[in-house]
Amino acid sequence: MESLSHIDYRLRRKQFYAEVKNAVAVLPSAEHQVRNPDVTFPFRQESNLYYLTGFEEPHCVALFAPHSKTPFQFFVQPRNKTKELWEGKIWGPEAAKSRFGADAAASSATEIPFDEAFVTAICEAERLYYRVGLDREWDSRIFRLLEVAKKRLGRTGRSLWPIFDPNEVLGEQRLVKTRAELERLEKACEITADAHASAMRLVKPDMYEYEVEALLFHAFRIQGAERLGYGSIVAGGSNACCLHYVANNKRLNEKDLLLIDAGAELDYFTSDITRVFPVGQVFSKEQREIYSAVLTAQKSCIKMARPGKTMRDLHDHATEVLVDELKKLKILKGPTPQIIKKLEHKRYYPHGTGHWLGMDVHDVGRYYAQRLQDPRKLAPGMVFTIEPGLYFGADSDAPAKYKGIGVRIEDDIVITNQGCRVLTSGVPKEIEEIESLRSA
Ligand SMILES: [Mn+2]
Repeated sequence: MESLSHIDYRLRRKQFYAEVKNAVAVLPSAEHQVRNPDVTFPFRQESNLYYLTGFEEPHCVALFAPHSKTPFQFFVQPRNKTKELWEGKIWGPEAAKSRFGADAAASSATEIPFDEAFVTAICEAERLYYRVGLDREWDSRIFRLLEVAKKRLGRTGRSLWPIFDPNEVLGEQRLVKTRAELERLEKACEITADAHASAMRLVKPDMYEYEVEALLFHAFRIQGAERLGYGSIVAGGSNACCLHYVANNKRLNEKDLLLIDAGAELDYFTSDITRVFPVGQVFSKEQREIYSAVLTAQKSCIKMARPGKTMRDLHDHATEVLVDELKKLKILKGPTPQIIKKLEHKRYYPHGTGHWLGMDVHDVGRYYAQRLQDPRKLAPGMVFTIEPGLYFGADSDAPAKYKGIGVRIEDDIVITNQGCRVLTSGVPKEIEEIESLRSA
């Protein structure tokens, strides 16, 4: 695989410091999650810590104090020959400085160096950035250290340090992608689109959903993706009406549609694509009607996406188009505004039209400006999905001929100066293209 341009973690930290100012930020690493005795789930670093350091080990914590002489103190696992024999290279405190740019580093094997550094740093700071509620042990450690720091300062009359979620800063920073970040996202999108296109060519009636899941995973991995961005959804027929269907264990019926929602993660950036195609060679009349309705809404939203619009504009627009289409099919009746006001469409379109996309599939960054009522304006560099859908579950009140049909079409979009660019156009979505691939 061609090499991607270098991500400059130092620049990211510099930008972070400029926002954090006279505060302290604590970012603990992800830890191994036990799967069953002696086996852990594959490790993935916590996104914010990886974003600022590029460091991929557990049992470490970064302490940022931009106002101090050592803005980035890193507490990492000590080198250990025996452990490295079994589990691979451990970088250790020396490399944390020389290779990962820490201003100071120490072993995380004992709690004292971090505890002391934290208390010293927070005594000089006004605020703390730390994500409360994810890890009880970390929470109680931080709360205890705040008490220690308060006592150390003596009777100042001041309150305890206010605590902010680091995403207040990093969410905004990560939302607008740099050129190097976009390159990674584009590559993840390319790999994912390619895998979806393979599935579209290779699926055969009577295959099991898990066979298609394996086919996708294979296509992701041989193209260099490290892992999935989220659990793949491979849903034949009415399984598509369960929005987060991940069982993937049913046999595919020639008469059904197949919905695939899957994305590859490359260097901590993920793609998120959904496509729907017939298990047989062609769409039935009803499948075609529903598919066309969703495709019309999806393409219309993409046309609308440009700087100055909001995610809410796109969702409102998708909803209107879908309601109009449902009226044409006589599935809904009455004036469109009234149907929407009464939320009648929610029976068939229960979810939103998109989400931010980046290191996390549902990426960080606010969807609103100050108050929840003020949706924020889209700006160049923001990346998100556009994914309208229609679902007619077996027990829905839809006309019988539509029951069991679930369709969602999802592409990944980046806002540009003029409008937007679709990053996932490598996989077909027009009915004619799909049918010709299916019958080739
Ligand atoms: Mn999505």
